[in-house]
Amino acid sequence: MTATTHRWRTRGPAALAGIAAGGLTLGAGELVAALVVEPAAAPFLAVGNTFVDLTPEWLKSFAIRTFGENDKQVLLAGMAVVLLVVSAAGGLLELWRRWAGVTVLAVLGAVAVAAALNRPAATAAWALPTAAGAVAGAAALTLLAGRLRARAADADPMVSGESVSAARPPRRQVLLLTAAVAGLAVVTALGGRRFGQTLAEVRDARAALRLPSPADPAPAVPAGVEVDVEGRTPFRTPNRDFYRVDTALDVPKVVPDEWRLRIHGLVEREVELDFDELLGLDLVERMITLTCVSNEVGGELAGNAVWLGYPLAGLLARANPAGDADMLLSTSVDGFTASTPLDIVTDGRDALLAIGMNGEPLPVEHGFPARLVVPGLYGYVSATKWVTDLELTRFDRATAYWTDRGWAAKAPIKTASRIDVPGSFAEVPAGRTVVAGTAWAQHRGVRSVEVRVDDGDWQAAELADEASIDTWRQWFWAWDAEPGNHTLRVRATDGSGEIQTAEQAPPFPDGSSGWHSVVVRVS
Ligand SMILES: Nc1nc2c(c(=O)[nH]1)N[C@H]1C(S)=C(S)[C@@H](COP(=O)(O)O)O[C@H]1N2
Ligand SMILES: [Mo]
Repeated sequence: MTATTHRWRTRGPAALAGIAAGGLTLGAGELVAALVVEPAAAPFLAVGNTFVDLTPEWLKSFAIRTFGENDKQVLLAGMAVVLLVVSAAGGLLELWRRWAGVTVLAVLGAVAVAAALNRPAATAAWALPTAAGAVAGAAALTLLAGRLRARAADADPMVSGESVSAARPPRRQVLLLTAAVAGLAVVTALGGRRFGQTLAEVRDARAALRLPSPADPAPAVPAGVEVDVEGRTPFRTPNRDFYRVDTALDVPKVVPDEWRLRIHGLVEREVELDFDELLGLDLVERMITLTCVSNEVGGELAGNAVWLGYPLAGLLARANPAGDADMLLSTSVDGFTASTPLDIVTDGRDALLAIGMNGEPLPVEHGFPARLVVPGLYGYVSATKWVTDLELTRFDRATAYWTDRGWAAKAPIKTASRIDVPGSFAEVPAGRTVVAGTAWAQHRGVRSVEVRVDDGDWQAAELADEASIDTWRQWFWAWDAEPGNHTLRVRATDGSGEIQTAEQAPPFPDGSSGWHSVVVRVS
């Protein structure tokens, strides 16, 4: 056997030992988090969530553009790969010199502890899972690497010879021990997952929930809200197709039995509400179109659903907000916050504390068991999912999750219109062809939509029926298409008579603007 292969006969196992020890750190961390703190305090998620919070704007936009709604999976997979490589390196370092690998593990642990302690919901106890995990991991690493060092000492000049005289355990024995550590890592991780509030339990609670019928049902939707064109966007978005945007790497798991809403701050009296009380109130049902501020011109981060909930204004009235309060600061169980202008919540629009979406309890990903929905405002300043806390405060005193990151404090939805058919770079035969799409200007309504071919005149499109000023509106335009390449452009006018601006703006800091266009080839 050459010296090189001999060396790798020790280094391979050392890398594996590092990975097993790293895994044990995470697994034990999961278990301790689930048993004595909270699942979100586990090292892997704490680091991931902190990473999301610290992600600079350009990287976040890049991730959403590139990976879409899979951005979270990509981040978790990326973290796993980095941890795998660093743990393997830790194993090699520990083989090279006692404590070197343990130091790597300690540094990683310190980072994870800092991340956990900085979570919005954290208490001092959140340091515990990582600390316990790191102790277990370090013990495993010391044990495994110690054995390997003893084996390698006389074969590899790179390894310091402190234990040359120690008994040389067979390689197989070390590999078996490594496998045992890896097994323990898996068992503790799975155990942690089992003891925590599992997604399965939340799904069961959701399935068991019977929503009351609304005291005030949604007005009937006119028959003509949807254009009769192949490829149109469905007027009502099914829950499974509804866009999802949030900062939560691991969907928050809240069962109705444990849900409480606290209303406090600049109020005459604090109010607390549990889920049974909420179910007993006179609920209303309204169709409202939500839009994300990150939606690009022509993008798909908008959806229209029927929401069942209780009017926020009525709820806040119970607490009797002070006259100087101008912000409703809502907080989610996972620490996300949104700042909503109080005058908008109380101006008579259907701002809701919602528990139902399209006739079902809220899907877990969309805020089960309760969230806010406010017509006319982008989601990041209004639509807090898994909401548990409403504080009456002031814009000169408080800020929220995205406003801390430079996004606008007040963010009404900008008038937008989108060409859904034909698609970008579609080929259509010459002659009559139908152009169709969607437009929205929530709480102002869409008064008209116009389409332009190349640099021609703006042509009035036909509008589908309007369900309400809080929903999007479909439109179509019959085009006599002439051969060649053409650019189709669309713009809408809102209910106040204001034409959608041509000025192009990116989503940051208060929503994209500009006219959507598609290029089509007519043959
Ligand atoms: N708890 C929580 N609520 C949240 C968010 C979040 O990150 N966390 N994101 C907001 C944003 S930016 C949007 S656009 C809407 C999206 O709601 P949806 O995922 O149900 O479509 O949720 C809002 N509510
Ligand atoms: Mo958003």
